[in-house]
Amino acid sequence: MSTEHTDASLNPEHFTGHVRLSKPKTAAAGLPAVIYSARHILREMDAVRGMKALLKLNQKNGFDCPGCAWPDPDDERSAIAEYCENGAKAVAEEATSKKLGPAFFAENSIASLGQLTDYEIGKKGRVAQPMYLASGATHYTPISWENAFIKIAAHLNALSSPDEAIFYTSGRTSNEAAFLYQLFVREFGTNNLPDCSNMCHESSGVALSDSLGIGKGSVTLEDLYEAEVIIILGQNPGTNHPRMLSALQKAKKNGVKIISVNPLPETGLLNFMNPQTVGGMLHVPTHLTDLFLQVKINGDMALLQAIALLLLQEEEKRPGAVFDNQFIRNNTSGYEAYIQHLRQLQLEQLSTAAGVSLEQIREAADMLLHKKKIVACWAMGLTQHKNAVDTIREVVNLLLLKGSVGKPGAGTCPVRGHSNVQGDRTMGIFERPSVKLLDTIRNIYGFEPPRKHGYDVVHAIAAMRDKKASVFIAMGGNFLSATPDTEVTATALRNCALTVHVSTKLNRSHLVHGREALILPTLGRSDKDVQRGERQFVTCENSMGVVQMSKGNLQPISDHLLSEPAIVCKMAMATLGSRSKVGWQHYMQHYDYIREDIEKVIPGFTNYNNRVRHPGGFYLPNGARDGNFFTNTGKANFNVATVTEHKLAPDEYMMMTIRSHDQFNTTIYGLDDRYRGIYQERRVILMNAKDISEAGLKPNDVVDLINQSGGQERIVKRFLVVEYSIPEKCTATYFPETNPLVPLDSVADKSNTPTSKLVVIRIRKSSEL
Ligand SMILES: Nc1nc2c(c(=O)[nH]1)N[C@H]1C(S)=C(S)[C@@H](COP(=O)(O)OP(=O)(O)OC[C@H]3O[C@@H](n4cnc5c(=O)[nH]c(N)nc54)[C@H](O)[C@@H]3O)O[C@H]1N2
Ligand SMILES: Nc1nc2c(c(=O)[nH]1)N[C@H]1C(S)=C(S)[C@@H](COP(=O)(O)OP(=O)(O)OC[C@H]3O[C@@H](n4cnc5c(=O)[nH]c(N)nc54)[C@H](O)[C@@H]3O)O[C@H]1N2
Ligand SMILES: [Mo]
Repeated sequence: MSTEHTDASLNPEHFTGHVRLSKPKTAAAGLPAVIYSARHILREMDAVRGMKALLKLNQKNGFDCPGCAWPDPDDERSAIAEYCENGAKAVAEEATSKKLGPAFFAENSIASLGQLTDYEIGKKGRVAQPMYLASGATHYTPISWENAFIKIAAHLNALSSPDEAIFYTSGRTSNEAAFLYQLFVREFGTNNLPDCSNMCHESSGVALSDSLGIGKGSVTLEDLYEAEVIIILGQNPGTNHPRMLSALQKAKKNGVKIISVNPLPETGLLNFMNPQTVGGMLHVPTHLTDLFLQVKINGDMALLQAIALLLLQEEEKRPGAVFDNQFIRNNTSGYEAYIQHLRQLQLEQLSTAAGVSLEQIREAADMLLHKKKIVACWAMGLTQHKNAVDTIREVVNLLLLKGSVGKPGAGTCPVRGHSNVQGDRTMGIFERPSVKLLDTIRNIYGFEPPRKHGYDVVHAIAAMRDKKASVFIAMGGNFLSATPDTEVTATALRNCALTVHVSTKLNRSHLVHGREALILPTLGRSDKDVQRGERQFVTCENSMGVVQMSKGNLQPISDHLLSEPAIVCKMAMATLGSRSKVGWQHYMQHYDYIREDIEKVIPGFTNYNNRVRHPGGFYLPNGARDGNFFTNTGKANFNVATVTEHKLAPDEYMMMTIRSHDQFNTTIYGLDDRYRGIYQERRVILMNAKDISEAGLKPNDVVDLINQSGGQERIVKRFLVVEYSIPEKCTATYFPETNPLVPLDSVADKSNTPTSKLVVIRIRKSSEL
């Protein structure tokens, strides 16, 4: 069966052919980053509004950057600019003064909007009032908030089971909104709470819970500064977590050695010019990476096992010189089995599987040999693979051998994506809630929450496709474009009776809709949120478990926007009416009331309202950080896993889908990937020179990309071949353009995360030019 693009509006093939290529940059940031920030801000708003926003970004009395989840320094923050180029772009995107009112939606049909690229859609502006799409209509029309909630309630209450509704969350949602949302959904009667984390760090959560007893990282910023070695795997911080580069620079000054593991020589990982220092502005780069290991896609487990085996060989020569045997004895379980497994491995085979020379692997092992303070950082390059959970557990194995968990200067650092994705999970946004959480909700609120586990993202798509669910509600995000197998997801959403999006900006998920659809426009991070005459703040948890307040300071672009907490309360009141046991009206009056109850339900939030008002917030408890491992064995668990062999036919390639420098997930800020030297075109495929010539292609050829799995053919058309430094048989494209190629059933074992970093493709010359 073939799914040739039935509907170009899902993935418009806007191929400009005007690509401009230059050599990849040798260092990240510096003055250009500051100039690009200013340009993005000024394109969206006047300078006064722009400065007002930037002056409060990531300040202790300001708002949390709507970009990534990298933590803010606990101590001194730079007076004007605790942000980065991409944080400034995120603010520009949200705080734009362009707005979309009823006239815009009257002029533009859904079909015509569908022909625009994601970049063009995003540039239109903020949605300024609630909009409704009637059954069979071609245009969205205005609707009052009251009527919008009545429609949602009518649909939800007409379902034959609450499990026929799906409630998605993206990771910008505040703690307060997330807590209320899960409470509403559970009182309504389902655990169908998929979230973007299912596609993101779910594998880290599963791996770390099994290995160390907590699904979050263990380090603080101080640990990075104190570490002796930092290993960074599958992460591109120069683009996705630029402020991490400042932290690495500081660590570097303290003498840390950095090992980077990536199929691409990512600019920011290699060198950094800090725009907040004089040296950086004068283009004096700090050399960050000491050893760059250019692994094959998914070569990480083999690499890690090879390093561990080399360390074992040294340990056996001089017992006690390499491993932390006391830590292993007292704090871990499964060591013997792990060592036995290592002993059976062959270094040459591992080196081939990793795609890294034995010589380089030895260099890495040497760097670790006598070190006991090691931090491992990783992101999507590890999590979005079939064997992601085992690969991450392999990272932990290495740390455990060295006693590098639960002490200063050492530990795990899964670098989170969305600014509050970690907090949303802490608040109970999870399709597989713990019994403890459900019991507490019952005890505090007096209703019986559902016990049956709900759908995650992949299961939610399948349920809608199979017509087992028919109402889809999204608290933020862009479900259609962020999820795999775009054609299947489109069918799934179109099967619904109602799709509802609580959104700041217009996106493709508003255009691929259920029989009826609603867009509910909400306040963003930078917006002033006033309830009953009093300015409110919300709270977020960053990648290192610090909970902080976030208080917007900009005048909202329209009087018709509601805050996310208010939207949830009103949706709950309309839907549940007098059968609810929750004081929704009360929560809406002042967010302190929400936090008072979060404190009762969620562990670690004692004295929440007071502590969060303390500048810089507070740290949540973290067992692994303190050396307490709440696992099934009560100890940190070693894990035994076998390296996957990837067999490819001669014309098959592994494709990873990555972010360019000019996007935040499905929001496309611009068309340039400056650090990689690719300008004005996103439909590109990065290939090794040898692969290009062996395939009978040339750079700049236009090709179609094909995935055939499960007896289905998936095609995306018109991508430009770009020669790049990437291992043989490995290719890279940008997400979301190639999401139609990611099979829905290709998921990570145990975490069910789509394998967006390894899609097997064929490449053929495009016939339609
Ligand atoms: N500006 C900006 N900031 C962002 C985002 C954004 O889109 N834009 N997104 C946010 C979100 S939600 C997230 S989750 C993070 C994502 O942050 P990242 O994980 O850094 O994002 P990706 O572009 O997916 O990059 C994955 C990196 O892994 C490498 N990689 C791919 N496959 C493999 C592999 O098999 N092994 C190894 N070792 N490396 C591999 C790629 O070459 C790339 O460098 O960033 C967050 N911050
Ligand atoms: N192929 C491939 N697919 C991937 C990935 C990949 O690497 N490769 N990465 C995956 C990852 S890591 C993630 S996290 C997901 C992201 O999946 P999502 O979180 O669903 O997608 P985003 O693009 O971050 O969502 C952007 C939309 O959120 C809305 N929004 C922005 N701010 C706010 C706000 O404050 N409140 C509300 N209510 N709405 C807001 C805007 O309307 C905007 O259009 O994508 C995943 N998909
Ligand atoms: Mo993410």
